Amino acid sequence: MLKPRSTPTRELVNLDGVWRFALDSRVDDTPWLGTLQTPLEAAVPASYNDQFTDPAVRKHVGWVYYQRTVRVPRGWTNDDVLLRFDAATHAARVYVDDALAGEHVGGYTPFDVDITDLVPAGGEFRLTVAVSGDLTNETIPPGKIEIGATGRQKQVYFHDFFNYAGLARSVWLYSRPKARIEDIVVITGFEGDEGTVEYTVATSGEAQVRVRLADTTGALVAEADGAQGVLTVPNVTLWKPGAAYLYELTAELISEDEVVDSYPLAVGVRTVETRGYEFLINGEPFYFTGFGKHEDTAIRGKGHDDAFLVHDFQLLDWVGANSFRTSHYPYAEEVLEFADRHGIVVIDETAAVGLNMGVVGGMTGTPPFPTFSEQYANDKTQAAHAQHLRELITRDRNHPSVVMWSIANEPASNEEGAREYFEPLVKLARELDPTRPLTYSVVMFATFKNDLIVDLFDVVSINRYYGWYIAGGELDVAEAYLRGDLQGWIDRVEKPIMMSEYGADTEPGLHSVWEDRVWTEEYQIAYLEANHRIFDQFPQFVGEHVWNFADFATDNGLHRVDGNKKGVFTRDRKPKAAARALRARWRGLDGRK
Ligand code: BDP
Repeated sequence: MLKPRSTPTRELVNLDGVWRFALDSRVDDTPWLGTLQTPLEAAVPASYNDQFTDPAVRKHVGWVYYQRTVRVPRGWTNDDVLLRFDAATHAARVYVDDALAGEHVGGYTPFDVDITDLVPAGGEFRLTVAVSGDLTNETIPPGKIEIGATGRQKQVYFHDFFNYAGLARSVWLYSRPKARIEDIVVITGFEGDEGTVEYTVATSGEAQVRVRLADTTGALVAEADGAQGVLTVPNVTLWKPGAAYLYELTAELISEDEVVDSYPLAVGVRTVETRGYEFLINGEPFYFTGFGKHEDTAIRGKGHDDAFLVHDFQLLDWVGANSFRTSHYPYAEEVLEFADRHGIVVIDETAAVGLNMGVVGGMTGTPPFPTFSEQYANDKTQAAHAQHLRELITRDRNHPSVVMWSIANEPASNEEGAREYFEPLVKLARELDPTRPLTYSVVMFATFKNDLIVDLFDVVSINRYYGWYIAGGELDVAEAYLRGDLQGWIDRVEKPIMMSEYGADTEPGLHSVWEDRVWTEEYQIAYLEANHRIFDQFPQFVGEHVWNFADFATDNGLHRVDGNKKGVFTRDRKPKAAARALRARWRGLDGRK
């Protein structure tokens, strides 16, 4: 599914703005017909929760409705007309006037609704989008709706960030020719100074395909005819971390000597592989420095915002980060495009977070019932996970910045059933993309002794909080634990190992002369330094992603003071003292240890 773009054969209209908005408090399933009678309006793109002062909106369980009128441009008579939702979290039903035109489940991947037969070019229609933020054990991520003593419904979930909902990314109306390019897949490589771009163009209808590749000056470097082939690029400029270079591939569909469809794709020529304990980009060892991030800002919730996008990447550069993980869900496509253009490396993660009943058991890690069971992660959960993986990989597989897929965050990989659950998903991911390494973030309860799935993956990514949840305030003990843990994994599998999460909650402005005082800015620095001392002892270690880039919103809870405070930056992106300490280390490392 190609991202809507303005090309010589395609047009698009952005539908962002302020939409009519209402909660659906009714119990039946029928759509809300006609014009919404509501005093509320909501901004798109943005999660709806924090836009209003009413707590009933923030905590709403069930459907909400967004509505606006839309006019189809007059000139689109011969084309197909589609709506594109970049994300509707977590499920959507789309109505054109009173007719249900399409549905989608999954809150972080885009979907199209074909409305060609419902509205003529030049016509106006009432667009109503019902969006549900509900999570059950059969959604990704999973959750549970409980009914409390007063009869009120409550959304419970097993991940540590606020369950924001709504239209958090852009909405588009776009046209596309009837005979068209459906999809493009590129796989790049190089030998000496000659690059290769292996391409496949999927089309609808019989027509000829032509592809051209231009460099950044617009000069043609290669061209070919046919829906599949290999372009060779003499004197290739590789896409490198910190030194992005993008060629532009233009695919054209030609019928009777006329270009009937045209679509551009940015292509970075680079390779990724793992060898022994090494993670290689373009055949060279790569050491990850950076963070697990979140899409999270005040008021907008998970709403995409270009100013925050630019500023976050500025801060990544300032602090010396060469990479980040899209914890714990696929981010807006604009983020990956920006990373492509600026040479930032991305670990692209699914929304499979909370597949772990052990977390309910708190520090004991004892699940109240098995995670992989009829009751929780069952066949339907796995099918939703597979569908989500398909949508993520088909959306993101052409981004040079994406170097690895993370299939889940902290699943119960130590519990019986984990292997049966994950083996088919790993197989599917490798079919969808045979070129990128696979990983998952390993929860602290899953150790080198009891984890059941690590051999299925290429990189060992561990989330460890020695010095916080374990041995909090005792960094000498934390160091000893971490050293043993790393050595254990290294002895178990010959695969690159990295820390995908380590961090300490820190209240900005809280200081102490004693470095062992948890929550202080001094402790955050001491905690990171203790971890780094151990990392630096292992040549097999390939990266450090601090948890988290910035403070972020979480559900209400006694162990969270206005959200998770493990950010190196505050929620409004002010540096805590640790930011400068990290900057000194990472700028010195320069992408290598
Ligand atoms: C890890 C989770 C992450 C949390 C973090 C924490 O992967 O989402 O925010 O712990 O507790 O277990 O800060």
